[in-house]
Amino acid sequence: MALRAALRIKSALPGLLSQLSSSSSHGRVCASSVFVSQQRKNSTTPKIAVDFDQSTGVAVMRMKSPPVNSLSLDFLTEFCISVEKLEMDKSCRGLIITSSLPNVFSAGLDIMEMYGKSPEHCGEFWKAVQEMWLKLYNSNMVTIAAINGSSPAGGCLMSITCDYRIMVDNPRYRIGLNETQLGIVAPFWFKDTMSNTVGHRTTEMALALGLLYNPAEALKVGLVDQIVPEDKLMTTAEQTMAKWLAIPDHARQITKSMMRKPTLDKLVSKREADIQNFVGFITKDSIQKYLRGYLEMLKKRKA
Ligand code: CO8
Repeated sequence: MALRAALRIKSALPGLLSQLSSSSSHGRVCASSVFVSQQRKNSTTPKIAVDFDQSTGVAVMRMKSPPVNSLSLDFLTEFCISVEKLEMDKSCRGLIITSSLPNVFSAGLDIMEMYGKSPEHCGEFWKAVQEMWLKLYNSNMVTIAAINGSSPAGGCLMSITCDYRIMVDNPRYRIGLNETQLGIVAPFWFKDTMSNTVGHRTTEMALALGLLYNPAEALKVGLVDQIVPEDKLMTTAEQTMAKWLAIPDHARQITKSMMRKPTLDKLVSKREADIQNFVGFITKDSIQKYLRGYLEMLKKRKA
């Protein structure tokens, strides 16, 4: 299974890396989807657009996978390669993650990747979810989630994995780990990340009830750090980033590592067991039934 995952990433790499290889310091345009100027390095893959401003050291990543930026295997592969690429570029010190879709930041894991799929596929998918979390939670960059829409489950995980969260103050938007509402259980590292953000008691209630918070409620429990009007989102993210980048990198990075290492180590040491646990759980008939019911509910709600 690990080999299949490695092969998948390997086979995707040449194409993606050539699209992402916007680091030509001579300013040569090497692909139609890549624009390079002296100050900016833009790269686009089908589901992710990155605009890196070298004058500030800050990259803005826009998720652009309609209809809801669900975290599919393809999305996660592109996401991880994009983050890795920025991480390797020492001139990139900060990353702002946002959505280019209206009203949705990310709908979380793509349920279609977990429904009616083989155990091998589920394992490969879960490994990619772990990889996204490991890359972001362990990032040396300052990471800010600019949450411009609903962000349930895996979308919330992506947000709380960042260093700071700013959410658009629209009462229709929701954020939270709502897994129990689908009849599934947030894994320990989802729970740990939430607990590290809002504390044990709030996490216990939120996870047990699958709570989805509106922006004002999310701010109150500390799930987001700031709420702003839609038109102030990106300027607020940039100003916040400047504040974080004013701290010497080494001091901030060592502090971040000190705070997060025990949580990271826990998954790293149990990674394979966590994959087996997920596969065993998600492929159960009873869980598949819950997922089918949930998908039907989503469709009915739309009708
Ligand atoms: N995966 C796949 N498809 C989805 C998802 C999703 N997560 N969310 C929505 N869609 C689909 C809908 O079915 C719909 O499809 P279609 O057009 O074919 O009918 C389409 O996307 C558009 O959806 P909506 O009409 O609902 O879009 P809205 O803009 O009205 O609402 C929302 C956007 C608020 C994001 C809404 O779609 C929603 O609430 N989606 C469900 C979100 C959710 O519950 N996600 C949970 C995923 S599970 C997860 O992330 C963690 C799992 C951990 C597993 C642990 C197991 C051990």
